Amino acid sequence: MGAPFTIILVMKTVLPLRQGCLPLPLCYLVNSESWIQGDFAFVCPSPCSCTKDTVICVGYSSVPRTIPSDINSLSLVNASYRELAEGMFSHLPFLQLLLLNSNSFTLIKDDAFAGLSHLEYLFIENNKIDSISRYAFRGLRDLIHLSLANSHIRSLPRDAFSDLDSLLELDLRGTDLQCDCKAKWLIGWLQTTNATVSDVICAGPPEHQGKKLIDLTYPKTHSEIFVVHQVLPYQSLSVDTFSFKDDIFVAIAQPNVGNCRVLQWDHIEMNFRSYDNITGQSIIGCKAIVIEDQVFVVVAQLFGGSVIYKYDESWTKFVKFQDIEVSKISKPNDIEAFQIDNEWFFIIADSSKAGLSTIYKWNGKGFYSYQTMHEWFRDTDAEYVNIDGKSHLILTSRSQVPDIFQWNKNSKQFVQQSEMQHMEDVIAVKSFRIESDLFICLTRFIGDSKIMKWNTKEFVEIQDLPSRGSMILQPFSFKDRYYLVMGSDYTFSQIYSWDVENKVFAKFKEVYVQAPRSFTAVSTDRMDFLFASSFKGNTQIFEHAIVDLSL
Ligand SMILES: [Ca+2]
Repeated sequence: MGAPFTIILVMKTVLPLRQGCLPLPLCYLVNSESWIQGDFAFVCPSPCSCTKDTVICVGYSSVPRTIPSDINSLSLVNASYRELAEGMFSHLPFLQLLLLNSNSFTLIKDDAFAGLSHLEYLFIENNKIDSISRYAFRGLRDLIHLSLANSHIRSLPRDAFSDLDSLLELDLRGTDLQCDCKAKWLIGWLQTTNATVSDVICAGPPEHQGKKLIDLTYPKTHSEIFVVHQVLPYQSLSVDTFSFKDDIFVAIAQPNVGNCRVLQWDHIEMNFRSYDNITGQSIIGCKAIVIEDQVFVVVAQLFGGSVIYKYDESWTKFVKFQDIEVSKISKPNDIEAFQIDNEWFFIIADSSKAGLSTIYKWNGKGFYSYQTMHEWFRDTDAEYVNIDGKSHLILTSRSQVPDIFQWNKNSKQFVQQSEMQHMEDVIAVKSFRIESDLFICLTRFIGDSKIMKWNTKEFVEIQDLPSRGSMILQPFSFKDRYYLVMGSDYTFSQIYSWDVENKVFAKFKEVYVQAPRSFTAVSTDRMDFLFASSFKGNTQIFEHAIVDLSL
């Protein structure tokens, strides 16, 4: 914040005093006190001085009512009244500058500046303000500069400045601000506002006296919770989410009844409602792939091969699009879709000893078998990862250690690159990023699951988490919060949250899901959900919410 500029400077630069507004007869001064404007005359109140655009009053007992409504600058100094009441200046809708310095105001009420939609400069300096109502500054969307300097303000109501979309400068010097927990919102606002704000110095409580507000840290006053938002009365194995034409959908694999159930988020009811149902046999995965304006769902089945459905806009449902060639696949366990150089692929991981995990490629008309992966593995999961700008696939296996493949740009094939030693019997692999760091987590059923970090050469273990009958360890994030959820067939599922300071995952919450098989994060309408599929019970949708305990 630079040195405070004077009012005169403001008025010269922003509101040039048009003292040369004459020629006659448009406006001219009469006896220094009266003006004629066009055919309208007014008397400048006696403690005031007036020009065509500007009125300055010293010691006046109220807001003058007889002045022209089109003035753009009003100054009231040494006024004797105590409160700024609702709509007090609404008869002066063209005001661009309002100066209320050196008065005895103690209270600014809600909507005190109602109707001043063009106001750009507001000075309320050298007062003794005890109380500002929550909506005192409501409607001041054009306000650029607000000064409350030396007005001995002890507290500011939560979100006091939330309407001030155009604010560039805020002067809060010389307040008596109490930096108790009620001022905490102001720290958050100071950290995010685009306005330049003077240093806010705490006048109390004693432990904070003289400190800058923005330097204070408060005990945590918010809590993140996961609460059940919706229960889907059926079992499921996987949940995939996709968006199409501004709508959010999920595709849920239900092996026991052989359905791929498609739900759509209902913006009005605020829940997920049934949209379509793709029927099959022993469906283990439904993976949506959106290519330009076409939506496909790859449906992997234990029996009867695997098929692709496509959304048909005229039928408003999914219709069968093609069978896929599955002669090398015996027991699909996972589907993963990815893009390399703008080309679309998906891989089906095969968990039988004799089967081969197979990559399929979109050729503009259909998906065709493109590459088969390593032999004699029982692949449990596939994960596409971009490592240092290069495409990789990680395959995990019941019988062998995880295998990392790298895309060769010349042969346009994945080539085996490395194995992750001492990591036998991994059920699932997922990758995630926290800021610029790349991690993977490897799920084991019993024993230790692992979190590993890419160190520019290889993945190195940074943390192990105890698995108690775990089929899934899933990373997810909501806004800037990072979580991991570890499913368990024998106890509660454990949600971990990323500890930013110590850079590890810490136990956070437990949720109960019977035989959890997948967790999928879905965000819509500013709400965050975690789908928990259950092989033996209901599919649950948890809502992630942040509760502010300081309210
Ligand atoms: Ca996968």
